[in-house]
Amino acid sequence: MTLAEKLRQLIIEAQGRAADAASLEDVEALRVKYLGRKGALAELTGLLGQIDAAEKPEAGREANRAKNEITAALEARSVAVKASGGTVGSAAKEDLSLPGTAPLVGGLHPITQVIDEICDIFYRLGFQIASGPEMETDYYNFEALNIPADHSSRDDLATFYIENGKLLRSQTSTVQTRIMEKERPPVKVLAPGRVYRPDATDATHSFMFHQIEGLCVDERVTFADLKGVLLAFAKQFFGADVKMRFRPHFFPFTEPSAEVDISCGLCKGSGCRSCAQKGWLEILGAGMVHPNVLRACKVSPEKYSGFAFGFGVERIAMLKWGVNDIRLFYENDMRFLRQFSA
Ligand code: 2U9
Repeated sequence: MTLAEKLRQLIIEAQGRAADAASLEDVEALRVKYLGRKGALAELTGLLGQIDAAEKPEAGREANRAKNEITAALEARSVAVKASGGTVGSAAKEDLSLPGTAPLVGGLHPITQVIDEICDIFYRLGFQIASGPEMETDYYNFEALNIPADHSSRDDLATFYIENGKLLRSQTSTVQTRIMEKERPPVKVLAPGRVYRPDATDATHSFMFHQIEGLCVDERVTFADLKGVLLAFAKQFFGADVKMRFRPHFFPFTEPSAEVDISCGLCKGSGCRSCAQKGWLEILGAGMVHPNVLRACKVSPEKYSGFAFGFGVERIAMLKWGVNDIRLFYENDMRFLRQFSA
């Protein structure tokens, strides 16, 4: 490296250090380091006498330029430091006794919390967790689930139809059907996700809500297995002293079918306002998978049987926390959501 090049490098280094100087003391220390009698510039100019005559004019010019540029950089910095009250960006300016700014810590949405908690319980009971498309075909949403062509849920007023014969799924059973098509029994699968229904919005209805549906298919699966699994879930989710009852019901995809209630946690079954004096709260629907559904998934109803169940996540969340309006979950009002941050 020639002397001229060393001088050019010194200018760049000194300018960088000058820009970082936080106080007048720092600026002065740099002046001594670069421009002082025994400083870096003096050291390099001292070499002028030892280099080739041909290099001398350029090195001389760079030595002059170094003196001017480094002086200017230190001068500019000392002006900036004085303008900001003697120091810039140094710890001495900070008043550590002032209250700090609390960082905004996010949290999981209450619906996500309920989904996670329920998935966790069923995962430990041996269920795999699966998801699938929200835009579906008529086949997976209705036909494979034994829902007849004239069923009211296929009406324009009950399902969102979109172009190309597609629709927005109105239940997550579509996911289990897809899994059962691909995998052979034993199948134990839980499908959480969004579903869509063109319901008028009110305190208990929304055009979009979350469902969790479960399916278990194997040899010799019985209604007793269904009761055992659902009771194990309810005890973990709602508490060990919860009671459960099954009321006969009808679903096209299960036979026999039932609606399932748990004892009201507030009045312990004696009747109160929260359970409309019934002592019981409906939490889910369930049943034994209809043979037609098994056949649609190429599973032999002679060899295999299964149970299925489904619940609305918002309903469970409302029961868990005493929320009285489903719309609160979708409005992103921090006064509401903050109450669920762990
Ligand atoms: C397959 C076969 C059958 C899933 C089931 C229910 C009963 C049920 C509703 C409760 C409230 C949904 O959110 S809600 O509107 N669900 O009552 N769902 S049995 O049955 C299946 C699933 C997959 C292949």
